Amino acid sequence: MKIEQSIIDQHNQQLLAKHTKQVDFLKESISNFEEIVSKVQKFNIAIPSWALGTGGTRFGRFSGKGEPGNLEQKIEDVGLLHALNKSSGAISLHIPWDIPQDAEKIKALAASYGLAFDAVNSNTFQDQPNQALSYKFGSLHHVDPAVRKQAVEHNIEVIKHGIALGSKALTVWLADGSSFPGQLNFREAFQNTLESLKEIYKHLPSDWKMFIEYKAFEPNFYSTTIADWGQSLLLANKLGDQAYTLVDLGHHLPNANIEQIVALLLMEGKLAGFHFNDSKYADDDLTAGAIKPYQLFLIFNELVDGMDARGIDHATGLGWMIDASHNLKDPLADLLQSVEAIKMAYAQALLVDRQALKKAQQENNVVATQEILQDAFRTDVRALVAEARLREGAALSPIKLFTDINVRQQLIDERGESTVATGL
Ligand code: LRH
Ligand code: MN
Ligand code: MN
Repeated sequence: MKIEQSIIDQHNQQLLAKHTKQVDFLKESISNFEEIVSKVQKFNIAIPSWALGTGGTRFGRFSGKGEPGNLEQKIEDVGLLHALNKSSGAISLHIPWDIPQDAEKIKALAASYGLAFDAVNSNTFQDQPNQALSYKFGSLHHVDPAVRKQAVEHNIEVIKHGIALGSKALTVWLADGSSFPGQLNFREAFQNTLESLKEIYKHLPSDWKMFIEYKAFEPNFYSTTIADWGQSLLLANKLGDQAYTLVDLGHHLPNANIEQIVALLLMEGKLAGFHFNDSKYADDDLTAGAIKPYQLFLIFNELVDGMDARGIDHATGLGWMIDASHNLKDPLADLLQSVEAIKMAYAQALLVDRQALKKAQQENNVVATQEILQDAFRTDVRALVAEARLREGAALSPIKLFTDINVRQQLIDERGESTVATGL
């Protein structure tokens, strides 16, 4: 299905009077309202192909209905999101969960929805049917060079798919680690990983980036070979200028100061970008901003500050993506909520009075620094983000329109009830 522009315009017409009042009110207190709106307009967050179906846990999965059954339908889903919010203009593929059989056709289909291809993701954390060697004890860090070679070749294959689609980055996340003390020689595992990544890096086109994603634990429960940002940065530095550290918000030990990690990676010119989600306990993959919206704001506060200091374009300088799983909510509705939360955090970070903050920091005025940050965080920017959408031809309230026209029922009518999408 496609959402016609006339449906969006009709919806906007209904909400316009109330919206205009709210915008007028905001304009009175935000002197650089126009500048912020135009930045928010340009800001897009990519959608992962594996987040469009209902996720599960190791204890079970409660299926949704009308899920995309193939890559074409996943592109259609992201197209729907993008039509509603004009902020989800790219899709990120996980290979081999989503293999583009005919890249040209897939590219053309995506383009018909205004979508590009974000980073491609390799998968050496599961065994695939007909795979010669098992990844049970790891992939790029494996003690057996033959397993490492197989995993390296898979990554090279993924780069080839990405080139055909117009992607510009490879994201490598490894489940490699150990579940018991003594299982692994840490130094050898790290060296093997580095050597394997070097092989992959050689096949990276010159205008590509390699994103090295870290994760503290899971599926291994004692050690992970790329467990934190230090280990990822070590690898990225040894690999070269095209290698960067990717921050997935759910991949830290509890209470980690993620905003500080982000500030330093950005300072070093080694921040790849994000997998956005939220969590209470671990890698819960919940809707961005659902649990810790202040943390999300503080991360964007560092991002805006650091990107401006280095002259990095907000919209295109880093990789912005969601990495979430949807056990209870409709995946499409949940993704709309995540994108909204991310854009709100970004808009609030743009509101921070940087000059005043700098001055207060210089004076060690701790009361003032908190006031300045919280003044921005407590500003209701919903109408500002909606205004950015309106100017892009998207819906003033994507969630309301999604519900009002019953998008999911239309998808069920088209696809049936029992389709199951690959993914988390
Ligand atoms: C690992 C991870 C990684 C994978 C995705 C499916 O937890 O965040 O990015 O590719 O989940
Ligand atoms: Mn991730
Ligand atoms: Mn994860």
